[in-house]
Amino acid sequence: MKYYLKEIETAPRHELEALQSFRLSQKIRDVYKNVAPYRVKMDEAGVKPGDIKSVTDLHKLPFTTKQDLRDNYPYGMFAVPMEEVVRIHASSGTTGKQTVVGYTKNDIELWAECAARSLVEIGGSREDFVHVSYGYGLFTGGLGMHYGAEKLGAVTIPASAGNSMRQLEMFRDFGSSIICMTPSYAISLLEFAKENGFNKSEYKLKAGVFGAEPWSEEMRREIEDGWGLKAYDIYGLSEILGPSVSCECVYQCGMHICEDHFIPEIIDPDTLKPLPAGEQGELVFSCITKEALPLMRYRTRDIAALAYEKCECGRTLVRMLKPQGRTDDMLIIRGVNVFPSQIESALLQFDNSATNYLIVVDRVNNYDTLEVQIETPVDIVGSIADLQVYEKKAKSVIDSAIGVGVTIKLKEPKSIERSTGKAVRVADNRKIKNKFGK
Ligand code: DLL
Repeated sequence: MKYYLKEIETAPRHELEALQSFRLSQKIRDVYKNVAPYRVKMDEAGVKPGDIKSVTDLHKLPFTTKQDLRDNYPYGMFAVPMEEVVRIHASSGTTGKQTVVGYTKNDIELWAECAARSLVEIGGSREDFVHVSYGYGLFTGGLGMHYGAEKLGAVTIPASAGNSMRQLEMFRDFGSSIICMTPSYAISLLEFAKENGFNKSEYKLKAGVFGAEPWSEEMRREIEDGWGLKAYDIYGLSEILGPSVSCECVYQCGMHICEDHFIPEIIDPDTLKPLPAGEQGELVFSCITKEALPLMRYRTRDIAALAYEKCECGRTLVRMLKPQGRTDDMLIIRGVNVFPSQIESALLQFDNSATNYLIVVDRVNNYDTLEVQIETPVDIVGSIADLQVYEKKAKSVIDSAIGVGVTIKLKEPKSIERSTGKAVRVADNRKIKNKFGK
């Protein structure tokens, strides 16, 4: 098994925790001294840097949220003077101002190292041709994987997203072996490839790192079979780093978190109390090495669970299981909690080609309605009887997966918008908040 940093990646837990404790106690001094809004929060909570001596003290610290970044827009949460900042990224949410994040030279270096580590985890090496089709720009996907691939010494292809024909040509002519893009883009590119006579044997594709949005195991199978490669999940968020906060290894059983840089916790989003290992809840990260934006106990809103058992790859770094969704995209339909990922999973189990769908939620006469729009499979377009059977079956698998009755609307083939970045899967027209206030 190949590792990027074997000593860290396979360290016994007590050694890793000792390193985390040391780094945390140092970093919290920095943060208290240099980040005024966080100092105020710590003072209000009655916690001093000296109270944080080890990872077991983490729970004493106040949380940070996206709202803190918005309130201190653009640079108010930075822990270093702007002269030390060499890069800015930003992510635009659906509401409010962009979330602005910054990196020092050392931060860029540590990010590149985490991304290189991810590429090694999925079996990559300097022999590879890493084709980056995440968007380049303020989004962290493109430049994040780009620096990682270069750090590894691989041939880096900064393709960015868009222009399907050119992407395919480059895959083939440049000998791309590892591709990096959102899973929804991998699916829409695959659809295009199949229509244009894609022949696997002309390509050297062996693996892909797909992330930036939730995707199901069914979608993984679709991508693996269609492209003829191994599809790995990679996770990250701009506020913490960008891609490579965690990444799967070749065993595909959860994403190893770069715990030497980011300490994860799982909390109950209602009570805000830490949950025992293995339970599902909201993922929280504390940055213990970053310089420009070392957020402490940052609430990601992502719902996941942590698995501490040793992985077959030999890494001891904790694995986060596939995020099930976000506290802010959980839908409450007639009182029942529904995650879009449950609908995707049920739908694709029934029809693995139904990868383009849209969930439309509305409220009619105080009654929540849930409609799933699916593109009609081309082979049944002309047959009313087949369409009826299809619709009925889709409804029954989704109804029983989520426990709420849905309406199925079959749309023309190719009528649902394709994405080159993160796909938009839900249109909630009710404009009401869920129980997490989102
Ligand atoms: O999406 C960073 C990234 C780029 C990750 C490329 C992986 C690959 P943001 O735009 O700030 O950053 O969005 C972060 O995306 O809180 C999750 O809700 C979601 N997300 C990211 N990766 C995954 C994943 C990038 N593998 C938000 N599975 C996060 C599920 C993911 N959700």
